[in-house]
Amino acid sequence: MVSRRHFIKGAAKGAIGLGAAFAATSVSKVALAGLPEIATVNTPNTQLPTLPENGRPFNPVVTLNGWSLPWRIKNGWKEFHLVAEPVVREFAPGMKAHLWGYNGQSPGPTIEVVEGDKVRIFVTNRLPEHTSIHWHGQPLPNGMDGVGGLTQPQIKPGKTFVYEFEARRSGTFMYHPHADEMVQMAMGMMGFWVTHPKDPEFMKVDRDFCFLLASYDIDPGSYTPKVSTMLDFNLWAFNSRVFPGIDPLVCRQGDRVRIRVGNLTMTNHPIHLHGVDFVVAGTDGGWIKPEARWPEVTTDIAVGQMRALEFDASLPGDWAFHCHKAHHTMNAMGHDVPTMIGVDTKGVNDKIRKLIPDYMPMGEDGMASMGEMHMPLPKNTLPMMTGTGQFGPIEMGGMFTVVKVRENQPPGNYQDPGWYQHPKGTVAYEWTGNIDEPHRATTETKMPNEIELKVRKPNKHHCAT
Ligand SMILES: [Cu+2]
Repeated sequence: MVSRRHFIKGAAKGAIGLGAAFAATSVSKVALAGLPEIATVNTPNTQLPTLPENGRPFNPVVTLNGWSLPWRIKNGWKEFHLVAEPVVREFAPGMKAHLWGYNGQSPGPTIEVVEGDKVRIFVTNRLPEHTSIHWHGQPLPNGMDGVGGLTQPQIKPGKTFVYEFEARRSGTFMYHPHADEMVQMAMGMMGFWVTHPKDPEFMKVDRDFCFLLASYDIDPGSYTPKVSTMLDFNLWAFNSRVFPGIDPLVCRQGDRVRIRVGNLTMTNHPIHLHGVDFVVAGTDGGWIKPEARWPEVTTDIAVGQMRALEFDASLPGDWAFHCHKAHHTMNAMGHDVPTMIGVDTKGVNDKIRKLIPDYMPMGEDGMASMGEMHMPLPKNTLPMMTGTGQFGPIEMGGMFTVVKVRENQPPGNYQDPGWYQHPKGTVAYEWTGNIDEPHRATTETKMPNEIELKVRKPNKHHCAT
């Protein structure tokens, strides 16, 4: 029941919030009498990792703009309670969506267990239609695999099912429905799962981040994703947040850092990190032996795949971390915006605006000006290109955030340190001396009947500062 919900206290404003108080959840008398108490959060802020209070020790992960589900131990089983239900998720300040998720948010909470744990998960369905949960990547008894119709009957609305299996292999996993799958995943039903190694020293890192890639098609001004969209999504998200709503990944210089990413969109994402090279240390199939890893700065993550990236945060700074598909680092955009670079639109725009008051063509010098423009937006949507850094507009959206590496970041502290203070003389600067005309080839070979294209060159430059 709603009244039994345990609301997390201490959700802080801004980036990485204060830790959540879970203690009451796992020992409550009410909970011990029946099902594990339902933990839920009502904030999209990143919750600090908390060390396990019972069960075997592990080094917890940080779920980007998310949290980990508390559990209780009962007769040697680690028990969790997931509730599939409609939720409201803020994508970034200014835009909320009506999604389906688990325990108050989409994605659902991260489930963290230890290799060898006997895990029991109660799944209560508060959706208007049936569902199931598939535990992606887990070796488990076939009847616990969660494929509706194939390995179990679907969980009808109002019903609770129990999944029981041993977490046999350490690594990176996820969970999602295997019932009306296209609709339920388009509505945001997904969550992360980490099985920690038995030995907490095995592949130990200083910071272990995780998130899922998700995509949505939500028309500007509306709240519910279009569930029949197959490829042409307009919001590309890390854990159902878009830039500038995604928290930074804060690191201390010298830290060994792991970032686990799972892809539950309908296309691949080349995930790119500036400033360091990383290795792919694990997939959803397991850990990769050190001698089989290779360095990359961009790794492609296909649909349904998971990757654990690892690197040493050796260089301090604000390092961009994003999908390299340029249209995935934009928010809800009009896909039919015509390219106007080099086209003289003087006079035309005013005439069109008389017919269509909101008409807004792409700039004749590019689109950068859109990052600064405060054009009127419909209610509940986000600018395509947005965010402001210390040097001006960042002109991004979607799958973009910043890995902040700082020399003085205390160990285990995730507080946003602000923008990087660059040492003197280390920032790209304007040349103010003379610029000679470039020497161009003088021999001109004209093709017969060559058509000369007249191109109007931009005569002004938008200044980014
Ligand atoms: Cu992408």
